[in-house]
Amino acid sequence: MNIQAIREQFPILHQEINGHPLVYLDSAASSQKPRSVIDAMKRYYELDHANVHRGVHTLGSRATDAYEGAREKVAGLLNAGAPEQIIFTRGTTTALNLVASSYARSVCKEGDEIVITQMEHHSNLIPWQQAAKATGATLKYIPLQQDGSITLEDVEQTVTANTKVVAITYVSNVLGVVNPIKEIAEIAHRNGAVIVVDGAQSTPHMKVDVRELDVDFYALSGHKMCGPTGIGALYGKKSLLNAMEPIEFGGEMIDFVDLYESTWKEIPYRFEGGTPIIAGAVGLGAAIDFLNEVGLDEIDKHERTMAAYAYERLSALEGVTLYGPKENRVGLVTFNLDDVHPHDVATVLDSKGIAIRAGHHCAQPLMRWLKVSATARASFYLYNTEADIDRLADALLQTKEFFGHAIG
Ligand code: 7TS
Repeated sequence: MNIQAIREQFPILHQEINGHPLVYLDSAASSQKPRSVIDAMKRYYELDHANVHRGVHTLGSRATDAYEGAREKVAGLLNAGAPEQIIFTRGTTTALNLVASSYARSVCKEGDEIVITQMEHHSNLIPWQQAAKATGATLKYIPLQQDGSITLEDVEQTVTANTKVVAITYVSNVLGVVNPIKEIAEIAHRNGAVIVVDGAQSTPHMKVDVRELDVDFYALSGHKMCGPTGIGALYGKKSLLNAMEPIEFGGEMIDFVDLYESTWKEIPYRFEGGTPIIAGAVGLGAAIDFLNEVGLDEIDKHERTMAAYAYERLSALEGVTLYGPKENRVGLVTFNLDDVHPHDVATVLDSKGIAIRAGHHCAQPLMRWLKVSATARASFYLYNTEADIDRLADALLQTKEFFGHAIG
């Protein structure tokens, strides 16, 4: 992987922030976009835009081809089997809400269980809380080990014959840990439950094969994987999607509408009411082409190298606490600096041109488990280098000295 050549393709990276060359270490919140994605969306609007699935005119069919072509690309990326198993959504949040609101509410009843973990992003936690409340099902948590990981023994203990849904993230946006999804899917299925996977942090960084993993539902966000904001997808097994009711009603999703009753189109269209996110899908398709060209295995390898290097550099700094397991992690490090609030850390780093995230990372229950109110987080992607991590480590040392002197 030629990182310099990759960096050249990301216009945003080549600027100074507060008088310093930008070091972007916040890709877990949202990744930057290569020129090919920006150009694909521009080209679409300049040459091909019209509404989809309706016009008989040429632009209408070009736009429809572009939109459906993007669906095929997502299906290919995930090895989904058939494009109709991909529903375009606004992102991971919307995709998970669709499963929780449609599937879970129709299958769960009092006495049933929905199993999640305490490392979930709010997007894979609150929809299940709500589904449990609405159906009378019990929400159960797979316990976390001291380093934040989970064990298959604990999954076996938590999932029972009453479990209807196991919803879990593939990769934690705070701990960086990669969960053993294939094995968890096997346990869920053995107990008659479905598995719903939050793929927001895995899809950008590693090869994902939903059929090999044998997951029932899988959610992703385009903006974290070099694509635009406002587009994501839900993969589902055909039999499950076919049996699910839509949760949004209106144009495009209907078959026949009468005064008091209506029927729905086949999948995926019944879940895509209204004018869809056409330009977003085009951008996501271009992002998938870009990632495939670089190679997801290469990206995965690069990020694991970055994460290991960052872990090593930061753990050598006195007063830095790192969270999450040392091994089996993707490209992010979550940390705190003794006696300095993470927001102050992020502010000082920003003054040096380094963008990181500070806060609860939409994972308040996990923050409570870590016994902190917030953390700092540096996250890496295919355009980051060891030099970026050196800049981070040097800036952290200066931050520590600055606050040390300020406090002293
Ligand atoms: N699940 C995980 C694991 C995530 O990291 C995020 C976003 C989401 C779901 C929600 O994705 P969305 O595209 O629907 O918003 N995570 C982050 C983050 O870590 N910092 O900002 C957003």
